[in-house]
Amino acid sequence: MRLWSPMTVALFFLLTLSTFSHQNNAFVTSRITPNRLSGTSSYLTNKELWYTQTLDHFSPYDHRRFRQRYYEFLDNFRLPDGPIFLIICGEYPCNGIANDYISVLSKKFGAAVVSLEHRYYGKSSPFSSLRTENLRYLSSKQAIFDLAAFRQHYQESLNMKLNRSKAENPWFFFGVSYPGALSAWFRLKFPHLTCGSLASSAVVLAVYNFTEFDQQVGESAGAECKAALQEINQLIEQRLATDGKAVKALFGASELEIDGDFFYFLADAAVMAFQYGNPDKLCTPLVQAKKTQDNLVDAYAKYVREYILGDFGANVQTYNQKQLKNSTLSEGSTDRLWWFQVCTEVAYFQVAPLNDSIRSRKVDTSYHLDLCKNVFGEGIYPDVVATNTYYGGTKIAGSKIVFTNGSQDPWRHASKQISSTDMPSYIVSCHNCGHGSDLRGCPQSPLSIEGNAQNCSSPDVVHKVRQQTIQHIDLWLSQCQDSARSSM
Ligand SMILES: *[C@@H]1O[C@H](CO)[C@@H](O)[C@H](O)[C@H]1NC(C)=O
Ligand SMILES: *[C@@H]1O[C@H](CO)[C@@H](O)[C@H](O)[C@H]1NC(C)=O
Ligand SMILES: *[C@@H]1O[C@H](CO)[C@@H](O)[C@H](O)[C@H]1NC(C)=O
Ligand SMILES: *[C@@H]1O[C@H](CO)[C@@H](O)[C@H](O)[C@H]1NC(C)=O
Ligand SMILES: *[C@@H]1O[C@H](CO)[C@@H](O)[C@H](O)[C@H]1NC(C)=O
Ligand SMILES: CC(=O)N[C@H]1CO[C@H](CO)[C@@H](O)[C@@H]1O
Repeated sequence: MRLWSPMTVALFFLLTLSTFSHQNNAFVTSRITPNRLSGTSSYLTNKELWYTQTLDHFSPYDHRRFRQRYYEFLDNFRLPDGPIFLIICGEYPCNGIANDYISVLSKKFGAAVVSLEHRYYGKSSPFSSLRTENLRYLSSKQAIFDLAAFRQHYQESLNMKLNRSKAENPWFFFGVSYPGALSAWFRLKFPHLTCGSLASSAVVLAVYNFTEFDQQVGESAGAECKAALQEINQLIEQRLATDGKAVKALFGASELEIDGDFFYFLADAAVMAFQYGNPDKLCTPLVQAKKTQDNLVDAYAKYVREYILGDFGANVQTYNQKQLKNSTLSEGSTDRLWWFQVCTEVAYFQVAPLNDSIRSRKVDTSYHLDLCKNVFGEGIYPDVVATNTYYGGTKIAGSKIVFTNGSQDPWRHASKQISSTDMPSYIVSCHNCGHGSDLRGCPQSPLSIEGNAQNCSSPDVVHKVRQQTIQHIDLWLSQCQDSARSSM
């Protein structure tokens, strides 16, 4: 086993120039690496800082450490007592602090903003080879301890800079999607280290057969578009049986030799429209083609090639199991890493429902289990029962956590459903409200600077949820400050 070496740093530096630099750090719990960020205003900062992190938080004997990347943005910080907002990064290279709605919040609260890259992703990999045995320290549980250790270190460094000891700024944690779940889980496990958490589109429930996912795609699409998608899927299934090569080529996906990978790719291409707030890009041409009796498969292929593989910036390799098996650390490793978390902890297998599905029935439980086995070897299996026992799933016994969901987002069914006084939950409902709309506005990708909500089909709905969130943050930060004062 090799830990971080200067050589890998150099390798990564080269990669950075060509590939990492244009990646959005949007939240992707599906498999698509999101599209480009344009211009410098997309980030509050992308100046890299490093923290030396413990590799295994659960072993008293293992003292190995690795370098973990982080960022800080102090322009709005009200010294010395202002709050510190920690933005959790997730299953993607974390290339900076995105200029989304949190930037507005940091101005409002006079907050410092810090953000830690998730272990293994981007430049924070402990190993240069990602073979399965080296992935054993990749888990949400380790990630939460990373956050705790980093948070303590950052507070101590700040105190040192300010020439004071034992002072505590009020912290607040933020995350969207899987990092949204981490945000909720962090507050659950370390309530003394954050005054509260925002868990946006947080997938806190590990789900084995996630049939609601496909069902929500149908609901978000609406009857006409859904029927068109179902018809397209049937036509493609027929054509695949006779002329597989040609139909894969039509979608720019010739490299996907395993039919299941191809069907998963086709399904995900539709998902992206709803998850990221661009439903009309998909449905307008399909419904039109249906009306004019144009070739539906061609219309879908055009959308996939021009929008999904073009503007949106998805990559077919992401769906290729051959690629996923590659354990050399590279930009493409993101997909392998996330699949490892899927195949060990959280599943979220996006299987076709038995009735009325949009995606091919070939995308079933076996497809996912076979993938886990093929990519990682025997014995890799998602223990969702253990995960939900550890965190509580939707019955999480936390407090001071705000949950938010976007109405069109297929992921919302793995989020917390019922609001309570201690853990309020809001839904942002509009035609193009998707994954993380409360922080990202509409569409959710590409990034709208400062999470501008003017292009949401109902901006007021987003504003209202934001006002409610602000009230919770305000209250919980002040309660934290009160208790800090009374314990002095
Ligand atoms: C730090 O605080 C100590 C004790 O209050 C003081 O003596 C010292 O001058 C301070 N140092 C700086 C750099 O402000
Ligand atoms: C998931 O679906 C498969 C296939 O329909 C079924 O065999 C299995 O029992 C289901 N598992 C759970 C936990 O629902
Ligand atoms: C694995 O990925 C690395 C880095 O992208 C590449 O150089 C190598 O050729 C790949 N190996 C295989 C077997 O595809
Ligand atoms: C299957 O789906 C159709 C269309 O949504 C619905 O009308 C029917 O009741 C469903 N059947 C079952 C058994 O759920
Ligand atoms: C809103 O949409 C219009 C028209 O597509 C576009 O020009 C504008 O840049 C968008 N505004 C934001 C904040 O995304
Ligand atoms: C508070 C709230 O409306 N939460 C919603 C989050 O998403 C789930 C799943 O769709 C809904 O059932 C909840 O109503």
